[in-house]
Amino acid sequence: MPALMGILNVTPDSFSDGGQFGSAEAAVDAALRMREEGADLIDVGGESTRPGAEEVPVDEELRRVVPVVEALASRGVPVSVDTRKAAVAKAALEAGAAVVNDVTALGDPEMAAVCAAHGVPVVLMHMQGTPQTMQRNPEYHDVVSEVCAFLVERAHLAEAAGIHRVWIDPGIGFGKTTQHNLRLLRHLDALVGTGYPVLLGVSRKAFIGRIAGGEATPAPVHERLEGTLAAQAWGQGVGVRMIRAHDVLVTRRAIDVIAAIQSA
Ligand code: HH2
Repeated sequence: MPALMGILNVTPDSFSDGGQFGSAEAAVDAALRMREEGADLIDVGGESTRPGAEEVPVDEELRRVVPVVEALASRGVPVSVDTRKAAVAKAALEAGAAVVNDVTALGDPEMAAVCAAHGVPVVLMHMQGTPQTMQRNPEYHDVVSEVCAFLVERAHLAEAAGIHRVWIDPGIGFGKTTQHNLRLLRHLDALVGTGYPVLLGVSRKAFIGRIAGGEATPAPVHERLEGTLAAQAWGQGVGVRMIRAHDVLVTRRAIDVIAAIQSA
């Protein structure tokens, strides 16, 4: 059964749930609720990577993330830190984070050494371009083989740097059109077939809104739950090992039903 990663965005501007928490305590309460609802791990992020998002200065990201990681880790909650900055990863690991989730797949030259020194698992995600530019005009010759080749190459680089537990993630919505996202989902078996455990993040993403409402009038974020569950179920059927989701309770129930069917 895939693990369930609950999303905790301590940002003012995340695409679907930014600006929810006025304090670290409120964020911690939300994380504890997600644990009760069945999250195995809480993914704490202090910088939105939505299309067009500005980079957050390191001090500000540290201020958002570290107190929350510390509070959760001290309560025994497994935490991953969603960051592309080695300095933030380092501080979060020192505060008790157990996993690094890097949407740039070790883009920061210091990141591999920080993760290796702490001996933690690392999620390597594919993105074309940067959040600022990625949705302008994403182009691939063959999106599935290019994403696969990139992830395997970064995984080998991570291993060579001393990271022993590597996860890969196709980066749904990161420099991809609706069709690119759909092709990656349709051929997710290619990623699963690499042998690296695959994490899938489709929760509330724009391609789901575009399928529901059309390219010109995508369904709003709060109308993407059914599509999210459908895409996650597809991924689980293909063999993904972790699902990253905002709506933990319903995702938990869906994962459990599919797992029960798979083991019957
Ligand atoms: N998606 C988002 C952020 N981090 N990490 C991984 N590994 N995979 C993903 O698909 C992924 C991710 C975007 O979602 P969210 O955190 O809800 O939004 P924002 O970046 O606006 O905070």
